[in-house]
Amino acid sequence: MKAVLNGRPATDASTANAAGLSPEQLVAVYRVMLLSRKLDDKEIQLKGQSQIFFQISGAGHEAVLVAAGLTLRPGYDWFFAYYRDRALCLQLGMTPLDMLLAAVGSKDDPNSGGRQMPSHWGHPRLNVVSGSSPTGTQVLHAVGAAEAGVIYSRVAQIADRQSFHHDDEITYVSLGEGATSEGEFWESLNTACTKSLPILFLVEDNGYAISVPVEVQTPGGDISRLVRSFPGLHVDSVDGTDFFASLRSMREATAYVRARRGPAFVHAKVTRPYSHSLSDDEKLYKPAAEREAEARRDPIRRFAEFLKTNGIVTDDQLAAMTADVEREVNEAAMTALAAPKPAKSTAELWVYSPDVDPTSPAFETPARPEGKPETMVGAINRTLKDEMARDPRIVVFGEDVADASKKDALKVVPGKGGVFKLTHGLQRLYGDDRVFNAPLAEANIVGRGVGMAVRKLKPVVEIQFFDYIWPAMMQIRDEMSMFRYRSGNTWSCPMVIRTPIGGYLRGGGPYHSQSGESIFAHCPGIRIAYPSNAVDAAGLLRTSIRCDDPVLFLEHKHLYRQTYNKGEYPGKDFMIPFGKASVRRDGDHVAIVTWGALVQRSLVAAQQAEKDGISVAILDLRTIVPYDWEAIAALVTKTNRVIIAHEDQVMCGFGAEIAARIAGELFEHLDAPVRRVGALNVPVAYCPDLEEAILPQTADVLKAIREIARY
Ligand SMILES: Cc1ncc(C[n+]2csc(CCOP(=O)(O)OP(=O)(O)O)c2C)c(N)n1
Repeated sequence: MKAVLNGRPATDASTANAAGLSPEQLVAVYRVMLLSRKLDDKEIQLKGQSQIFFQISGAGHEAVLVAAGLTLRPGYDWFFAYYRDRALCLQLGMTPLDMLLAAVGSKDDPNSGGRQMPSHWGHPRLNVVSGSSPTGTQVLHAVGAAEAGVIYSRVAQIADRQSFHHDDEITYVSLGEGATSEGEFWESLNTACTKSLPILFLVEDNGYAISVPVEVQTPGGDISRLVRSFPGLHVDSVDGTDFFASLRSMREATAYVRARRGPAFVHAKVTRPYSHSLSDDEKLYKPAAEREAEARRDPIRRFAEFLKTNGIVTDDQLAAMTADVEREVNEAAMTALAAPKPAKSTAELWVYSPDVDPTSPAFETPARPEGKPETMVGAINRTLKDEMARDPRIVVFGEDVADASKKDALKVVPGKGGVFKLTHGLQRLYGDDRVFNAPLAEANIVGRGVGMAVRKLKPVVEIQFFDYIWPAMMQIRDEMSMFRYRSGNTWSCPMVIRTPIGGYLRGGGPYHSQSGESIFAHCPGIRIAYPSNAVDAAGLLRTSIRCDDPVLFLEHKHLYRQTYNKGEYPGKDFMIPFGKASVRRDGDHVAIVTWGALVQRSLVAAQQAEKDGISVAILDLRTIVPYDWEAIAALVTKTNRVIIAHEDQVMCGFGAEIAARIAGELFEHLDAPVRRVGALNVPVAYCPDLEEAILPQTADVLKAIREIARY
C-alpha cells in the first residue's frame, strides 16, 4: 500500500528503479539531505550560543539540490551557487568541516578564510566559485564563465586551452524566485539565449523573498511561465521537494545543455521551514495553515517515508543513520570551534594580488618610440592591438566596440570600432570570438567580464560613457573589487574596464560630462589609471592589462584628440608602473597636484604665473589608486604651498583625500592653506556658458596660484 503525503502518493520503488539508483545510492541520497539539515540545526544552535555570527539555512531545498549535485560534475562543471545550496555543495564534495569553518570565521575556512558570511560557497577544487551576498549578481558571472568555456573551445591560439575547459562542461547557477526580479537576471537570460550558452539556471522557489510572496515579485507568480518565450531555452517546472521528479528534471536539463542545444532553466518549487534567516520570523507574515502545508511537503520527511514504505530502510536503520549524521556534525563542529581565527594583523591582506605588483620596477620598461606622433585614441588603439597579439586570452567587448556584428556586413564596410573609435579594427584582426558587441546593459558587460576573468581570460571591456557606468556599480563595487578579498585570495577577477570620462565638450551636458573617480577610489580592490597624454595612456593601459588586479582605466574624452598631448607610440612593451606620478613642470613657490584634463590647464596657468614671478611645479598623478604620495610629499616639502586641481566637483572629489593627508602628515611644511580647485557642486550643464562656469578653468587655477603665493 502506498503512503499518502500532502494528498499525493509517495514515490514507489518502480520510480526509483526507473531513476536507475540502487538501494545503497538511495540511502546515500537521504544521508546527504539529512546531513545538510543537521548542519543547519547545528549552526542554529551555535548561533544561539554566540559561537557563530550568522546563519542562513538550506532547509526545504535539499531534494532538488542533491538531484543537481548527482547530475553535475564537481571540478569539471562550474558552479555559482546560491546561499541555500548547502545540500548541493555537500553532494559535490564539500565536507561539514568546510562549512562549519566558515560559520566560525576561521582562517582555515576554504570558502573565504573568515572574510565572508557562511553559506557563501567557494571551493576551487570543485569549481564552486566564491559567492557574494547581492541576490542577483552571480547569474552574470555564470554567463561569463559559460562564455569563457566557449571561447577556450574556439580560440586555438590559447596554447594551454585544453586545461581550462571541457567540450561538454556546464555552468550551473542558482537563485531564489525573489532574485529573478533583479535586472541582472533578465540580462543574463538575454545573453545565455542570444549566445546559446551551456548554462543551467536553477530557480529555487520557496514562495517568499524574506516576507515578500512570489506573486508580488512575479506577474502571475510563476517565473517559468514568463521565460518560456526565450528562444532555445529549455524550461521545466518541478516539485523540488520530490527527489525523483527533481532528478528527472535535472537529467533532462543537463542532457540538453551537454548536447550544446542551448541553455536550460529549471524552476523548482521548494519550502523554507526555518524562516528566511535567524533574523526573520516567518510567523509574522505566513499563516499557520500555510506553514503546516509546507511541513507536509518537507523533502526529508518525504524521502524518509519513501525509503520506509518501499522497504529500503527500517525505522531502526533510519534512527541509526540520524545518530551517525549527528555524530559527524558534532565532531566537525568541535574541530571548527577549536580552529584558529585569522590574526587581526591579516585584515589588510588580499585586497590586491600578492603575486604581481604593478607598482614595481618590473612595470617600468623603456619607451621605444615608433613613427609619427599619435593622439590618445591612436595610442590606445595600438596598445590594444599589440596586447591582443601578445596574449590570446584577451577579449574585448562592450557596446558598439566591434567593427560590425553582421559577418556579411564586415566584408563591405569600414567598421565602427566604438563610438570614439578606440577599438576600431580589433574585430577584423582578432575575430568575433575575441571582439564582440554586448547588449545595451552595463551590468551585463562587467558581470560577464567577472565570470570570464574568474576562468582566467583577460577581459578588457568598454563602458561607453562614464556617465552610464552606474548600472554596473553593483558588479564593480560588490563583485569585481571584492572577489579576491572575500575569497581569501582563492578567486580573483583581474580585468580592465575602459571608459571615457569628463567634460569640456561644449555641449556634453549632464550625461556626457561626468567625473567621479573618487567614487571608485572608495572601493578597495580596484586600481584606477587616469592618463593625461597619449604616451602615458599607452604605458598605463599595458600595465592595466598585464597586472593581476581589476583596473578602471579612465580616458578623458576631451583629451582623446588634442594636439598638445600627442606622442610617438612608445612600442609594444612600454609600461608605466602604477603609483608613479610625473613631474610635468618643476617650480619653487607653489605645487599643483593634478590629473586628467586639469594637467594642461595647470600648465597654461603656470606659464602665466611665471610672468608674475611665481614658479609653479606640476605633478600629474597618472594613477589615482594607488597615488604617488612620495612625489606629493617631496613637492610640498619643497614649495610649502600646494593646490590640488581636478575636474570633478570639489565636494568629495579625490582632492579631499589628498588635502586631508597633506594636512595630517605635512602640516609643519605648509606656509599656506591647502587649496582645492574643481567643479562647482552641480551637474555639468549643456549650455557652453554654464559649462564654463561649472568646470574649473585655467583662470581658476591661476587665481588659486596667486592667492596661495601671497602667504
Ligand atoms: C541586491 C540585494 N538586495 C537585497 C538583499 C537582502 N536580501 C537578502 S536575501 C533576500 C531575499 C531573497 O529572496 P529569494 O531570492 O527568493 O531567495 P530565498 O532567500 O527566498 O531563498 C533579500 C531581499 C540582498 N542580499 N541583495
